Amino acid sequence: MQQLHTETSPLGGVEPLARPELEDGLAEARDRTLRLVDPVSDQDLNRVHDPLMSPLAWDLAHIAAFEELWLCMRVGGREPMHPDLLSVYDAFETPRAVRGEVEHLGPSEAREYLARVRERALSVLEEADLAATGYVFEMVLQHEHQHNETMLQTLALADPGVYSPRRASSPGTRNGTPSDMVRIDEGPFLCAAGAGRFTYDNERPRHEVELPAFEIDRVPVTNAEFMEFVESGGYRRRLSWSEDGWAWRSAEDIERPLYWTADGRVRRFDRIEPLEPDLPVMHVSWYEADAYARWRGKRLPTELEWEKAAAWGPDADAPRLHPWGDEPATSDRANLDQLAFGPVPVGSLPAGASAYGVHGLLGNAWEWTGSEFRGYEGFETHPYREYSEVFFGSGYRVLRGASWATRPSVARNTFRNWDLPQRRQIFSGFRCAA
Ligand code: AVJ
Ligand code: FE
Repeated sequence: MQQLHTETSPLGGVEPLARPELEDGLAEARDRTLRLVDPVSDQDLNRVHDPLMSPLAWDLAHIAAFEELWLCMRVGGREPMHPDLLSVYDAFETPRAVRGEVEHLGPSEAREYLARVRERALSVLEEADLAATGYVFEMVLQHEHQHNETMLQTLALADPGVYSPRRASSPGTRNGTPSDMVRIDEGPFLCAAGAGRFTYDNERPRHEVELPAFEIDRVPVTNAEFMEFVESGGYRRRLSWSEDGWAWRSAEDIERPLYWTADGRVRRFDRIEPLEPDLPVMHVSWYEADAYARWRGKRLPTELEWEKAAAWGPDADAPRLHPWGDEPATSDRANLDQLAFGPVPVGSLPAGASAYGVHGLLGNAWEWTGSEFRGYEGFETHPYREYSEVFFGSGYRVLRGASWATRPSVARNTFRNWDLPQRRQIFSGFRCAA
């Protein structure tokens, strides 16, 4: 088994978490994963609820296989327990479209696989040289956190009755925060991730860019604002759409965001609810976001405009990890105990505004940007080539931010998410720039 060589890694300079923090993190992530699927029947864990998504039992065993590959084999140098399963659960070798057909472990076998891998991973952690391999443990942690969000997307797509989360009663109010635009003067901006905590290779290297002046919406586009587009006939007005967007809209006969009903309500998991005017519009494709922006005489921000608006301040000389500073998020709105299972109104968390006064950038809804997913200048793949490099330059659009379903470890200003422009299952909305 070839082990990782980290001496020459472009990740040099990442401060590893200490052993007890990694142990607690792994335990917390697992508790959360298991509690997420606990109320779901075995039949529904094996089912393909939407052709875009894996069966949930596949996600479970994939989380185990990823941990086995990276921690037990690559860090620990151990032999695999199930060599035959590694390719079934390799996301690249077995893409989502075929996951319903390949032979995969059932829910109880998947839980057992998770537990057996974890036992060995913890013994690897006992012996590991964390200065050299600590970041691999953090990558495995983030991977499990990210799959929790993917699984929530699957559960949101599933028929009502498959999953019935409890909800918090009061999501807050927008506090009078206006839907104006914030001007950001031209100037240099230090973007992307440097040393510090674990980040993916696609977030590096840190580099300076000169951005021309731009304006960006203070808050994301709301349901009420998007409804104006719908009611003005936006879905029938060819002029508002890009060529590809119009072709998609016409072929799929799209008339409103995913989960909106014809009578102006919205489905969230098991419930059909009134459309809350101040919630961010969600579950629109990149094409719909782009059409809306054109209709308003605006455009989508580039990902680096988004990052500057989120991360920097007029007087700051260093980027911030989060819009509110360097402290990690304390909120986790998909928290299974506090149960605010959805977004909050735009502007309702003023303490989270960025130095430029832009609100709601992390932790409510992902935001589509105008940028295509590519490597930054100087990109070096490490250590997991199939995570992002294989998606560069093939039409994927970048989403920034994080949603209510994103675990805090993943919610940071430099994080880059991506999907195809027609996709709507992500918990994402957008804001405009000009
Ligand atoms: C970053 C969300 C696009 O789900 O395809 C999980 C995350 N990669 N396992 C994806 C990921 C491998 C990835 N996204
Ligand atoms: Fe994965």
